[in-house]
Amino acid sequence: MTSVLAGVQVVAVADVDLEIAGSVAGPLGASVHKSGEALIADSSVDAVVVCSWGPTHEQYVLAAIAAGKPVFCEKPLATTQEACLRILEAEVAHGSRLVQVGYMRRYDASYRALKAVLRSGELGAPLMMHCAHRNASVPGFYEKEMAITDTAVHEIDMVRWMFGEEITAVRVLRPRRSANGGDLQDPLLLLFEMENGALVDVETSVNIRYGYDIRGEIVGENGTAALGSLSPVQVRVAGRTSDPVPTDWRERFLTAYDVEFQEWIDSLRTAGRPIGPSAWDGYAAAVVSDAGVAALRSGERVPVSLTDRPKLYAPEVPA
Ligand code: ISE
Repeated sequence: MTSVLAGVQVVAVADVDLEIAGSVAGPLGASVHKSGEALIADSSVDAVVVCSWGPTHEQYVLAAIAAGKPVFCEKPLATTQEACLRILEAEVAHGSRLVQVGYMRRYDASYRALKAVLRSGELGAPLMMHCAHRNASVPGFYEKEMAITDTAVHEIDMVRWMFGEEITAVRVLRPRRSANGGDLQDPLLLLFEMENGALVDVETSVNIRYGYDIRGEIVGENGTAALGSLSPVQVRVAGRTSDPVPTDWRERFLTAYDVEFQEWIDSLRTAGRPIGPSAWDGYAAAVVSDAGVAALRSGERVPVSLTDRPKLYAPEVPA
């Protein structure tokens, strides 16, 4: 952050492993705190980034809101919708936005270009979107629900942002299981119903070996638009054409992470508040992913029911 981004400096670091915190803080001349709460209370800290594991998010985000400090929280905002609601209530009581959630697909150049085409109106009304979210492999602690709560949750946020409307119901189909996934139910096929009747399908394949591959195609009344190829080079050799495929999300979304942080920093400096994905977006994603988990378990269509949207989170005005 200190060396890549402008207008920001890392001044303090906390981690459950103090040695790791020290190794990050040392070269930056930053201080080390024993707890997230101590870091948030540090008067030299103007804004906080929470990238600890999910179950700790609620406590740090609430502490930052209580201190009146802007807080960037990696997804998920919290691990249950009840915890997300507590965050919404605290922020609404504070009276202005402090929270931004790390849904970084919104900062990826390809997704932004796709949204610009959609907004231009040349496709006509969007009727469907086909998405694929493929990981080469996943770590040993990855459980079957994570295909929804950790993986497809990116599409859940992206499609709400892309279409500018909420998801109203979810279904999950289980195709034949891949032998690469061990006991995991992999792949999955999710189907989202959107407010205006459009349908979105999302394939999650998290052990597909060949690489990290993210796809998206919108089908409109008059045409289609898809995320383009990201390859800077195409090789033709020995009778075959090939493009490199990224190995994981760090490689695929490297630039999006930087754009996301830079825009967060710039919004805090210029508008005094975050303008990216809000606590409402974090809450909505949690409710949809809970509906997805219920649909996976029951095999049924599960409606999504959101609480009333507080005025603080007025819907985005279309550009
Ligand atoms: C991981 O947490 C991510 O955020 C990645 O983008 C996603 O592809 C992966 O499946 C998740 O586990």
